[in-house]
Amino acid sequence: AEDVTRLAITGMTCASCVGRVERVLQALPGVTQASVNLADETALVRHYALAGLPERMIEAVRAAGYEARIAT
Ligand code: 9UX
Repeated sequence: AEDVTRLAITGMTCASCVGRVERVLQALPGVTQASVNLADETALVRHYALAGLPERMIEAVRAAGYEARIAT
């Protein structure tokens, strides 16, 4: 099944940050689409319902140099 996870991400200040975050999210197995909204500081990620995938998203964003958490 397909899920949508919304992440709150801080530390992005330019359009290159947006592209970098979208790229690392889309590189994760199970992610089908990732779209960052710089003004909102959020990412909307469409993905398969794999165990642990949202936590891997957070780790990938942090490894790229930004802070992330699951948005409510
Ligand atoms: Mo732009 Mo973002 O010069 O880490 S890529 S601020």
